Amino acid sequence: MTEFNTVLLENNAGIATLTINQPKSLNALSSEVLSDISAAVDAVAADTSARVLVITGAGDKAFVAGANIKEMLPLSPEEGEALSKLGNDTFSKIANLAIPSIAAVNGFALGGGSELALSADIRIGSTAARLGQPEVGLGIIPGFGGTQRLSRIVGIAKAKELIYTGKVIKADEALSIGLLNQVVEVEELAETVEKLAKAIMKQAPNSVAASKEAIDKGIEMPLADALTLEAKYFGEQFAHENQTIGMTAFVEKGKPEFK
Ligand code: DAK
Repeated sequence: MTEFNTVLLENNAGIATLTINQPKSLNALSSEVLSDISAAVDAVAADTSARVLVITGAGDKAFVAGANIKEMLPLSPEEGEALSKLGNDTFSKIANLAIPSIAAVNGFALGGGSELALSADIRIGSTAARLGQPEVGLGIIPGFGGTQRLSRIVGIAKAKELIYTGKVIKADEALSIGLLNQVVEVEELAETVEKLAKAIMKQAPNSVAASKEAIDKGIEMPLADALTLEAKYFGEQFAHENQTIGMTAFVEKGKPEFK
């Protein structure tokens, strides 16, 4: 796959892994890192063999310790706006990928790092994971979707508590509020994420993609409209051969080989 300066991208039998590879700065998001993530996600979207995207950080300390504070310090309002657009476009690109995404949170996920994890569909943390939105302590607010995605995932009251205090929480607390889906020992993180990716890859890919779209679009709608949308996606499944493959396998007590 394509080479980048600040991130690594590999596709191992359908599992695309994007590793933010700047361990000396705890994988902080400079504009170069954000541009590389954006280009890497474009490459994943164009790769029809990629079935799941895993996002993680290099080194044993951090997933991503946030936007690069040193780079941000001297920004003018115009430059700040350009950075904001780059970050928002990149994270929305991840959230809107047709394939599912998993953040493997292997350490600090702060500010923009937490927001990167929030743009994935599922977050698995190691016991070393530390998550938080410390922006108000820097005189800014979460700017890469944190005020919106965090409250949708953990609820408004918890999101407000975390954002107003900027406190950094440990993996077990993140698990208890639903910010992490699962927490495992450090040495088990990669294998757990791989197992989860493989479990998803056994399912009908078009049905997984339609489920993702129904959930993400539906949550923005009044319930009645969302249920209508679900019915539309449900109906569309019957136009795909995977519906015949899946149901025939059930009836014949076999294993489906989805296309
Ligand atoms: N930016 C730049 N460098 C960072 C960094 C960061 N966010 N985090 C760590 N580093 C660098 C450190 O400066 C240090 O570099 P050297 O001094 O060795 O050159 C190296 O990484 C190792 O860090 P520490 O020495 O600090 O390591 P410790 O173990 O002592 O502490 C820590 C780990 C994660 C607790 C600490 O590094 C830390 O507090 N880091 C900052 C965490 C933080 O506040 N993150 C939130 C950043 S604010 C925007 C949208 C969104 C955003 C911004 C704009 N727009 C809409 C425009 C997002 C904002 C954020 O993410």
